[in-house]
Amino acid sequence: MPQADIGIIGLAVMGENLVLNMESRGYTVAVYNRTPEKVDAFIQGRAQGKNIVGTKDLATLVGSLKSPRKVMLMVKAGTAVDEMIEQLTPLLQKDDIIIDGGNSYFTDTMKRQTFVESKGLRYIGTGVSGGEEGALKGPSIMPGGTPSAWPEVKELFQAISAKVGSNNDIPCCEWVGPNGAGHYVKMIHNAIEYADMQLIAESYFVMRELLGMTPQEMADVFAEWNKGVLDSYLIEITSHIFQKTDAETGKAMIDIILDKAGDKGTGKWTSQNSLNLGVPIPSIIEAVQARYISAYKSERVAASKAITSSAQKKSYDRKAFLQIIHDALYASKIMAYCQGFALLKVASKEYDWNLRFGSLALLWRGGCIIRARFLEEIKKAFDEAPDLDNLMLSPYFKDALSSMEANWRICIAESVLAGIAVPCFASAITYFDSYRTVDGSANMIQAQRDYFGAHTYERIDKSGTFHTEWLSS
Ligand code: NBP
Repeated sequence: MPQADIGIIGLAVMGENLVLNMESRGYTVAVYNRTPEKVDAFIQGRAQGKNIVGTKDLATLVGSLKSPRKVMLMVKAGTAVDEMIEQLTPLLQKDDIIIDGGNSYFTDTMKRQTFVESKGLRYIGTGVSGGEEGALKGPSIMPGGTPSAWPEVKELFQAISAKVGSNNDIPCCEWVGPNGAGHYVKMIHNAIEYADMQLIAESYFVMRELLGMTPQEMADVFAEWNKGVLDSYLIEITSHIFQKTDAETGKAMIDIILDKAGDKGTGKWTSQNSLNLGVPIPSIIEAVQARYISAYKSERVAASKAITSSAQKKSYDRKAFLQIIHDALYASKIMAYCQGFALLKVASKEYDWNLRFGSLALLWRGGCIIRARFLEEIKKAFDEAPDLDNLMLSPYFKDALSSMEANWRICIAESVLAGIAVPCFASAITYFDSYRTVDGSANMIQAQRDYFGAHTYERIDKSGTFHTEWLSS
């Protein structure tokens, strides 16, 4: 049997495509899948004639690998990963490496690394982004774990990752940090993706409801926007989505799809983690909540009949209002990144990861779902000020926000007046306004807390904690 460079476990869409990607870069890959028929189907199908070795049991898979052995799991996140680790550890030898390439929760990765290392092995938990096409052609890869494992996989991972730069030679794959750092960064990527998608959905909603635009007209707008500062994968696919026609009805596909959004949990994980760490990420949380409220379809339909609203739609100059929506989208998108990076900053300290924020932005320039032109600017912002508290303070984003601000406000105000729900837009501008407010309203919260619970407060004129007997005269 040939000595394979790596073993992959899990031949669903991601696993198969990653295997083909690795093989296409000159690596020999051994594969295993719990259901053995899938190994046969793969070997006789897409893997035929390639340097791919099918195996039907884990001992054979492990036996076919070069030392130190590298086994990568591409199985469903959760207990499947634990089961595979349990079965693999007795078969591996000192310094061999188990890699989890699924969407595992970062604290699970931390626990698994501790367990795997207790067996004398090494562990990598890596984010892999880009869906099935990315896995095949070049994903963004965000590895973290046992530091000494990185040099062992670096060449392979960087070879299969997406490339960017004028010579297309900068890999979208770099070591992120120890233990759960890779999976954490992938989780934040997904959370920003939630906000980005919701903001695009709200832009579409405003175009449809306020401007009465057709899918084809909106396709043209998004295609045009993709040539400017909004240039990104999600804007590009949005333009394509508007052009697709339903084969059965001949109608635009977007008009056929029910407005109930699903989710796989990474937005929820990020929201929960932000609450645990006390970091405000309102636009990301709103994007998750917007999916939840979308699922209340029958209640929404009933409420639309039961509740009459005084909201009124006006007529707008379409060209001018499209610029207004554009600016609202761009400014709100910046807020989503400000929040994502603010959370990364606190998490890096909390978990002792020493994350390099600019380098993370570069990982997302290609291959992944949030790939976008303006990630370069995020890199530059952190290069100029590595300890930047919030991205909105960097000169580039400060200028961008100030030029968009007026239109951003108009878009949200007009949508609210017209009764069009734009939760992510609204939370983004509220974050912007809250973050730059000197004297806010929390003094009232503190007064109330002290009134009913003697929770104490701080004063503006001297240090210390104070309590007032509110009912005494
Ligand atoms: P799925 O997440 O659908 O998982 C299917 C694979 O897991 C199959 O190979 C299946 O084997 C295996 N599996 C299951 Br289910 N339970 C198992 C168990 N107890 N023991 C061993 N194997 C088990 O596959 P996917 O969509 O290719 O995703 C793989 C990973 O990559 C996931 O963690 C996912 O979240 C992540 N990811 C997916 C995408 C995407 O776009 N799909 C993008 C980025 C990351 P079987 O054939 O025997 O059932």
